[in-house]
Amino acid sequence: MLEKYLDINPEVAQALKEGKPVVALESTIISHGMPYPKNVETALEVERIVRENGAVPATIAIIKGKIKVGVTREELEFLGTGKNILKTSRRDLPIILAKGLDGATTVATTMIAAELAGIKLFVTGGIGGVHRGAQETFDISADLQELAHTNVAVVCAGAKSILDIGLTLEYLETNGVPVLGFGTDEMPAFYTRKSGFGVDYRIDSPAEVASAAKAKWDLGLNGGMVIANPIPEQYQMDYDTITNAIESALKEAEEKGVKGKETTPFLLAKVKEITGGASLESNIQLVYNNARVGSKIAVELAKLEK
Ligand code: PSU
Ligand code: MN
Repeated sequence: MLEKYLDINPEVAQALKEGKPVVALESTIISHGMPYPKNVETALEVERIVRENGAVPATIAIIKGKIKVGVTREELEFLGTGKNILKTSRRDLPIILAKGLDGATTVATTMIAAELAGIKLFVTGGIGGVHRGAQETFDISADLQELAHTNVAVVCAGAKSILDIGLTLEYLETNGVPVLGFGTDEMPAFYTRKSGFGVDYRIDSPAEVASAAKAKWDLGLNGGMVIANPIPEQYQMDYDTITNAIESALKEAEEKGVKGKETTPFLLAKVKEITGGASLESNIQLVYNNARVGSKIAVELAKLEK
């Protein structure tokens, strides 16, 4: 029945069958998070890094109404340049499939697809979260609900301070989602290593992350895990520069009345514009770093499944 909706590429399917490590990758970052051609270059380099670290990459997207787990080179190019590629979160998925449209998957939808395919580990840049001012707007990313229910561990560089990081952590706690600091006691804030908020636990090795994930799922504690991996020191941005850029972006979003699913892409694009190329370069480097760490965790998870 699932074959009607899900198309797993042969290399990924074979790896999953043999219990080899596979890393899921999202596509909203390609279609809505970075400009062309950097988006496609980055996506290809991430796939290369995953392979170099002993895992098989599976970039996930929706192509003509079918969920592709492991897109081709041509499909990556299409996702990076196409005009009508819809940002697809959980609520959008069934309609985009039924209408036969093209979609870029958010963290939430990539988790759904990964779980359907049997992939346990997913690498991204930053997760969605509770937006600043959510007390008024109710804007809380569906990524957080997905983390509450879907059994996929997500490696990210924390959450951008376009979000309310404190409320995001509270929401995750309420939903029983562990937040692990990879080699850090502090929740990273995407462009910077520090946010001023602690993590639940610090973990220093990929094997230890894998053991924690296995324990969670062995006990039937459904839901994901956040592995917050700080941007490497040499690529982090100046705290004041990025804070000012985010403040201006938030102000402009409010003035223009930007709402709903447009909010995150609008803020990301504005921050990029205000900081020139600087934020984009940091963004690329933190994703590479997440791909390195995530692949190592996938390798350890595969060992435990044997
Ligand atoms: N945060 C980033 N970069 C991104 C996103 C979030 O730093 O590209 C994307 C991810 O795909 C995430 C989505 O799942 O935005 C969240 O959107 P929303 O807030 O509308 O749920
Ligand atoms: Mn939202």
